Amino acid sequence: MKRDTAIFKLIKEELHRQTSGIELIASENFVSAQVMEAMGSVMTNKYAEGLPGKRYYGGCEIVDQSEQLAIDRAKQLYNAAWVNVQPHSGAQANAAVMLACLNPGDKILGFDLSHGGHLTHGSPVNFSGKLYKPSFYGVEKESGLINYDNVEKIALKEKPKMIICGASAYSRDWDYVRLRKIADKVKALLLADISHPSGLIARGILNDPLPHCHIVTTTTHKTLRGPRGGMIMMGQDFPNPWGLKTPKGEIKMMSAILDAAVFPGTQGGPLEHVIAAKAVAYGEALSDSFVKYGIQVVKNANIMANEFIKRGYQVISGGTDNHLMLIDLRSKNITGKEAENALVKADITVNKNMVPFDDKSPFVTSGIRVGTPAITTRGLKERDIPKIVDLMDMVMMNHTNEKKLAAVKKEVNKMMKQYDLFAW
Ligand code: DSN
Repeated sequence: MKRDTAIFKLIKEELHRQTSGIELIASENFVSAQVMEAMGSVMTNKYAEGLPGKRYYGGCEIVDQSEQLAIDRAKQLYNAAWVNVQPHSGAQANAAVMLACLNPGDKILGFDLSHGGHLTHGSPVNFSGKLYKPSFYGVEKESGLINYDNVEKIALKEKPKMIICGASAYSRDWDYVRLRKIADKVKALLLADISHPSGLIARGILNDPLPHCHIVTTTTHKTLRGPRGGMIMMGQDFPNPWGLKTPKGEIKMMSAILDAAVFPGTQGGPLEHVIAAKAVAYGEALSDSFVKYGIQVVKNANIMANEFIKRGYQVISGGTDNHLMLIDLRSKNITGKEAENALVKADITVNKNMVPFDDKSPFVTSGIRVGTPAITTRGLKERDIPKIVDLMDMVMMNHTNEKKLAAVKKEVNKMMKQYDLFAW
């Protein structure tokens, strides 16, 4: 068969883009060669609807073993009693959980998207806001922090059936103990979506939601550094609170209800090639070197936040506990969109982001979100961070000066030449 030169040319160009630039999108990372190898394997050819040992297709003996390995490693990594590794993404994982736990029209309470939350936590443009009745909590204007007394007040007023914690752009750790108390007070299920800090939580660098939240969802490709995908977990299984029974008359456990919500509830055949790659990534995340990696991610983010503050930037909440920070650019007279565009011209990738109480649209925004998982994978350390912030400052303060942008790009490319994409 003729080689598809059009696509492979583009893949080569993308490899060059990733290798020569500074990647600061907080939700991105660089997977290992063996994660990619598993993803690009013959496992993609296999249909395996169902679960290991209980499939609707023949010939699943081998993918059964690979999916079981993924399940076992994920359980060990997160100290989970139950996991489902089939969700194609974090959004799919959340859709399955909501299908399992809610009826259309039920109330949910999530973290406001414009304060750093996620679309699938009740946004009106997403299934979660269309099928269910959302209300939101946010951060305080002054501190940039979540006020849990305020969360409790809203929960008591709204009486949601589900409370969702977790974010895409919140730089502080979460108080899962307090949230569980609030959830218990209003008899809500508590869902933690840990997609962003997942890898840091897995290795004990941040608070662990699994002992406190009823259900936990995650993506596998952010700080966890696995293939693009999702997963659902529980620290402990429990009988479903609605008294639903099996055909034998026994109360169904939540694990069974969640499994059924993934397939056949919201998905068809699992992506067994991605599940094999998830197994590889879980194995890598169980290594000692991954703990060192996670610690370095947080160190780099901390130094970066301080370097921005030193240069007069407003970092929301004044710093970070995790892998990211949100920067309000209003005091610097540049929009998020302008900053993103200028930085991309200099081969520095970030995303524009709404900041709390933003007065601009999501297409313009007043801020940028910056994260350190990807540059840390490439081997950048404390000493490199002030230089990166200098380059970013130079770009943002001269964003219409094409000559300056070209000069920074040259420096960025020279700097990144020292770091292999697959070095680790
Ligand atoms: N789009 C992801 C992020 O960038 O955070 C969240 O789904």
